Amino acid sequence: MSARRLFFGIGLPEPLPQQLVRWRAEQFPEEAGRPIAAANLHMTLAFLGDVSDEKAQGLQQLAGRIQQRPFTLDLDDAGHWPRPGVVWLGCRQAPRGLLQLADMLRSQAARSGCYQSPQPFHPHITLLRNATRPVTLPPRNFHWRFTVDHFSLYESVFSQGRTRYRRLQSWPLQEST
Ligand code: 2AM
Repeated sequence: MSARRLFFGIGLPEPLPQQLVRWRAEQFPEEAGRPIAAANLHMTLAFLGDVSDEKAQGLQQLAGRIQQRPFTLDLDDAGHWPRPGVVWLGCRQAPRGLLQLADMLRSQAARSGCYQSPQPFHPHITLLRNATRPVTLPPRNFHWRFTVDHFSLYESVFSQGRTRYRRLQSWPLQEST
């Protein structure tokens, strides 16, 4: 049986990925860690792991039933997790809509038999990997804001030594009528 590595997440609107990559190059020395390519920058809502096509179909159906309004995401926080070696961007105060959406997707995933980490959800966009040594974080004078009006299912594809995230399907977040 084939299984694919999947996760639900939020992509970044253009031209934000390029802006973040430029800012990152100004803020972090090369030795700080391995930069994530602009096209791969995203925020994970629910990590599903290796999922069969059948289970993925069920999860896609459940995702399609989610009814939620768009919300605004403020990227105004950054941090370093030395153990996994991650430097990330996030929000000082996560919007309620984001937490609700992630909660819903994570509980649907758990009920469908996808292992969900017991650690609390900390919404973040990974900027650097392999950042296991101390890193000086930029002064907190940055702020990017965008509206999240859809979420997506992604497949993590590893080929020719690179990981790439392929968007499989997206669902809109809509004002209720
Ligand atoms: P990370 O950026 O913090 O490493 C694709 O790998 C996405 O799924 C990444 O955003 C990654 O988060 C997340 N991810 C990978 N493995 C995970 C796991 N075991 N639990 C939660 N999220 C995971």
